[in-house]
Amino acid sequence: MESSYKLLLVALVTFATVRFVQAQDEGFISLDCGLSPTEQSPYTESATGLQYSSDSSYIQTGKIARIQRDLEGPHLKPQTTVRYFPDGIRNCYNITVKQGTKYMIRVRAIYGNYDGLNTYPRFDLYIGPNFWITLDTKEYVRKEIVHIPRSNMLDLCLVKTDTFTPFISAIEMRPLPNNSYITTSGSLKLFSRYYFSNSEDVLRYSEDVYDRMWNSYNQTDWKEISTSLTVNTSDSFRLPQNAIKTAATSANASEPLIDIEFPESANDKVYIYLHFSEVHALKANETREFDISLNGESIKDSYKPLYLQSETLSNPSPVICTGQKCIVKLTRSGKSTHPPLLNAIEGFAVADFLQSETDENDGTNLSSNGLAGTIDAGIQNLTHLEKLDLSNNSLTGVIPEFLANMKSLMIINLSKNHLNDSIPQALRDREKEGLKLSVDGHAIACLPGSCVSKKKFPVLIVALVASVVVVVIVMVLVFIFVFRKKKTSDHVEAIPRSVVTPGANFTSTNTSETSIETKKRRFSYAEVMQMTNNLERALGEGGFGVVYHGYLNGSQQVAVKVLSESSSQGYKHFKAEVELLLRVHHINLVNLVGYCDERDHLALIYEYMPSGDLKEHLSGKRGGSVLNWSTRLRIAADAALGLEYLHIGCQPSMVHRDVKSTNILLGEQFSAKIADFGLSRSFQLGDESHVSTVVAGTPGYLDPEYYRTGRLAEMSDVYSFGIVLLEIITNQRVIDQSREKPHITEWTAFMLNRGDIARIMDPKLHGDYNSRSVWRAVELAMLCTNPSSEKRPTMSQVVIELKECLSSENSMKGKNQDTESHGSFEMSMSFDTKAVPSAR
Ligand SMILES: *[C@@H]1O[C@H](CO)[C@@H](O)[C@H](O)[C@H]1NC(C)=O
Ligand SMILES: *[C@@H]1O[C@H](CO)[C@@H](O)[C@H](O)[C@H]1NC(C)=O
Ligand SMILES: *[C@@H]1O[C@H](CO)[C@@H](O)[C@H](O)[C@H]1NC(C)=O
Ligand SMILES: *[C@@H]1O[C@H](CO)[C@@H](O)[C@H](O)[C@H]1NC(C)=O
Ligand SMILES: *[C@@H]1O[C@H](CO)[C@@H](O)[C@H](O)[C@H]1NC(C)=O
Ligand SMILES: *[C@@H]1O[C@H](CO)[C@@H](O)[C@H](O)[C@H]1NC(C)=O
Ligand SMILES: *[C@@H]1O[C@H](CO)[C@@H](O)[C@H](O)[C@H]1NC(C)=O
Ligand SMILES: *[C@@H]1O[C@H](CO)[C@@H](O)[C@H](O)[C@H]1NC(C)=O
Ligand SMILES: *[C@@H]1O[C@H](CO)[C@@H](O)[C@H](O)[C@H]1NC(C)=O
Ligand SMILES: *[C@@H]1O[C@H](CO)[C@@H](O)[C@H](O)[C@H]1NC(C)=O
Ligand SMILES: *[C@H]1O[C@H](CO)[C@@H](O)[C@H](O)[C@H]1NC(C)=O
Repeated sequence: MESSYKLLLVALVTFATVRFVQAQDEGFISLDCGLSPTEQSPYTESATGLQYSSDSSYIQTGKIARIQRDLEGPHLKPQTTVRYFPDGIRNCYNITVKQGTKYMIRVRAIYGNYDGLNTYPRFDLYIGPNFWITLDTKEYVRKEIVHIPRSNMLDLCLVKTDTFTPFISAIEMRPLPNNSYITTSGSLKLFSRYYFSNSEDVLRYSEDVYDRMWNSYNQTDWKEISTSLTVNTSDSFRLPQNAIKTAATSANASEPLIDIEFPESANDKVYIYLHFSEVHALKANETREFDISLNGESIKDSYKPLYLQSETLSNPSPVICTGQKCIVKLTRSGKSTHPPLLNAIEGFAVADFLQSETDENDGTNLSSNGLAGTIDAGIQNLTHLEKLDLSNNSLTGVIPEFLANMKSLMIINLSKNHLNDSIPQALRDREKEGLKLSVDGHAIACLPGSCVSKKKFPVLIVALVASVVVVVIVMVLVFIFVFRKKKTSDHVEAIPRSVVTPGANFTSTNTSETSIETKKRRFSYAEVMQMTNNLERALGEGGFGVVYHGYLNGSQQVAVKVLSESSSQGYKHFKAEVELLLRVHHINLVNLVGYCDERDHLALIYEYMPSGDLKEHLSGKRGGSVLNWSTRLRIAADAALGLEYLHIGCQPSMVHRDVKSTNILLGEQFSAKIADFGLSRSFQLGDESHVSTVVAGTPGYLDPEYYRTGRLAEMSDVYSFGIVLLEIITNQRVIDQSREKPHITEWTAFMLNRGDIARIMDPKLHGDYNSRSVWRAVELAMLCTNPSSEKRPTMSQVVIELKECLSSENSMKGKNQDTESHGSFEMSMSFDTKAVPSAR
């Protein structure tokens, strides 16, 4: 009976120390994910002597955290911090590589209960549009692939597939020579790498010049043989000496066979690399000769390992392992005096990357092909298409909506065509899920007008066209500011007012964007001090810092937010975010005019809003006349327009996260602008205390669904906006423990179910409103604050509804208002007091 030695190679990981060496190999990319860029980056990792740096300049998204201290035990840097991605489906690192060079790409994920949830997340990794692997994390996961990038940029993407939050600890990229690890197709995913020895060392750089990580393996029924002499390893695989100097052989020299079994999933195409070197000096009458096969297919017959010379054998074409096993057999040949030996082994599965970059003829790359006419509907039959490059043709017509239904499609390039660049809403939605869409001019932040589908949002087009005009108006005003000598901002508010006034006429000029772009926006701290006269007059304290009054160029009034020191953690991120925010212009958003980013001093310079915030006006704290009902509706419509713009007019879109009445600022004619947008993203980095402030939002305004899902999306802003709308209508406090129903939504529903609208209205209005428009507004507010986000309207729908309210209110002006009041307009819905969130 044939007996055999089986080595069941399981994923075995040990944490052994490796020798310290100083040299840094050329072309290595070593990223310590989640390392704050301001803190010791780069640093020299002690085990390898390699330089690791923060990942912050390779990715703009994600947040950083540290693994639990007591779990740090065996994990040294770069494995003690993580970057995690609570927002978005797909988050990508953008890494500059050498095109055409073969790389070993290794990622590590060490959970370390960084989020306190004690649950190992599961998510997918992609290389560009191509699926690499599902990362089913445990305490320690390491994944590796040998891949040749086809361009100078490599996108490494973490993709959310479930409710788990993707995270990553380290990314390592090591160039390999072209003639190592050859595959006839695709890239190679590592599943096993062992050297056979009694030692317990993990071998790494610099013992391994390519920084492969080798674990040792031994088993009782084989014995280790070794040499103390140096093995010639100067072939392309360059095995570490300590991996090749020892070998496994049968403990019983009469045994004919070594069997090695890899557990591997069925239908994987597999390459096995076997590394050999004879370590014994055989006498003239001695031989060691054996046949090598993989799952019955011969790799080499009558093989004799070379003495002190390493040699690597592998199956020339991939083998599919049936029965979930790959079995390597080394069978002693008849004339051999010695049993087979094996020094080291590696196993890879082929990752077939189907995108066009590996196959230029698969019809997806139709770039520069002289195509004319409209985009052919036949494309939608290519259901597995992942990348569609139709750039640099003469295509005309509209961007077809069917592209959004092609679920595999991750990259679309339609730039340099004559297409109508209005983008269907369905495609915009896909963009939020990670689709990369390039259309001329579209990739620029907040291009008004590019985001609209006519069919779905007829009113929206008007709104966005209006904002184009408005941007122009703002630019004209900036000029006026620049050339004015006297400080005043009174007139600023008057012109844009027309945006939400129905029937207003707009005028525009041909002023180009470049003039505003070239304006100086970055200021030194000294300039900030001069601007604010040494922080003389504080206007108030907002999120992340104190706001001071100042003058820009001695004339333009500005509000300068000096960020508290703890905010400066995410320095690089801050800068990137601010650069983005500087490009956001909308008449209903408080304009960011500049910033200061000296390391210890971060400041944001905003347009000054002379009339304070909505809350002050409602509460009467500011004095003056009571805001009348139609003014309140206008303010609501303005604020809604600003939010709508953040949600769908900006690229990438933004969620405000802290919509509340104190964040709605008013101008002289009560035009409203949203303040503090875009910041919550920057400031979640690094500083835990801010994470909690931001996540907590403002009590009473925060979407209750957030507690269940942990996700803040556009619909969370809609909820908060609904609360503001209720404040505008009722002038009640959002949370008032002295009321029978403390939370404003509960209170409103409670009062409404008694059927009396007059009792919920702000008494300061003295009944001076049209009850039809009031009902519509109340109904809208209740829809916005629906506990279930799917039932809430989008901001675009909110805008439309508020404008209709406003025009109905205005058209009723002058008529007898009282004929309508008190219930002649039937309320069509009932409000469930139990469904609304309880007060916090
Ligand atoms: C990736 O980074 C390079 C340089 O850092 C930049 O030029 C390029 O635009 C980036 N690509 C993407 C898709 O962000
Ligand atoms: C590997 O191949 C690429 C492209 O074919 C080439 O640019 C590069 O020089 C080669 N590298 C080596 C080490 O041969
Ligand atoms: C290998 O085998 C030897 C002897 O049986 C044992 O002492 C040693 O711990 C083993 N090493 C590993 C890594 O299992
Ligand atoms: C080492 O091996 C390479 C082939 O892999 C060979 O070209 C070279 O001559 C060898 N060096 C020595 C010192 O034997
Ligand atoms: C060694 O293997 C041979 C052949 O399988 C067997 O007859 C013999 O008993 C084995 N010796 C020992 C010590 O196990
Ligand atoms: C090889 O030859 C030596 C003498 O040179 C002898 O002692 C030994 O037994 C031989 N080995 C074999 C396997 O025949
Ligand atoms: C666009 O196509 C034309 C010819 O059709 C070619 O000359 C030009 O280089 C292409 N441009 C780009 C950026 O590919
Ligand atoms: C898509 O494929 C179906 C059959 O596979 C074919 O009948 C149809 O004409 C194709 N559509 C287009 C637009 O080519
Ligand atoms: C889209 O195609 C154009 C022209 O071929 C090219 O310049 C641009 O870089 C491409 N954009 C992306 C994101 O691939
Ligand atoms: C682009 O398409 C939109 C919607 O179909 C249409 O309203 C607009 O007139 C088109 N623009 C041009 C320049 O054809
Ligand atoms: C596809 O695009 C690449 C650049 O991305 C270009 O080099 C290649 O020639 C294009 N192929 C065809 C068939 O036009």
